[in-house]
Amino acid sequence: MPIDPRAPYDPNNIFAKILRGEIPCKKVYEDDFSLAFHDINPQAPVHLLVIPKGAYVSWDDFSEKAPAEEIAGFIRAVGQVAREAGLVDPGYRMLANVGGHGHQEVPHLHVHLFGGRQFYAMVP
Ligand code: D5M
Repeated sequence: MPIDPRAPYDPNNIFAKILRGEIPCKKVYEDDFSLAFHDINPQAPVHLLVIPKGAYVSWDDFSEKAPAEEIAGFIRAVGQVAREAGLVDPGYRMLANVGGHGHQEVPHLHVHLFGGRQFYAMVP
C-alpha cells in the first residue's frame, strides 16, 4: 500500500529495522549519514537503494526538515554509490517515489539506483 509521505515516522518500518541491524541486507556502502544495499526485488541487473540514517518518511519530509549537512551527505552518498557500482559510464537511472501517486511503499526515504541495461524515455 502506498504510504502518506507526511505521516509521522514509523520506527518499525523495514528500513529502520535494517538500519538497526534487526534484519539483514546486502550492504554495498555506509557512511555517517547513509546506507546503501541491494533491492530485494530488483527491476534491473543492478538495483540499489540508498537511504539516509535519519528518520525521514519521504523526500518531502527530508528536503523540508533535514539539516543541510545531512542533505549534502546523503546526496554525495547517492553519487558515490553509483560510482562505486560502476554505473556512471554507461549511465544509470535514479528515482525516489513519494506518496500515493508516486507509489512509495516503504515509509523511510530511499533513492533507487538502476543500472546494467538501457533505459528508455520515462513512461508516465
Ligand atoms: O520501493 C520500496 C522498495 O524496497 C522495493 O523496490 C522493494 C524494496 N524492499 C522492500 N523490503 C526490502 C528489504 N528487506 N531489503 C531490500 N529491499 C527491500 P518504493 O519506492 O517504496 O515503492
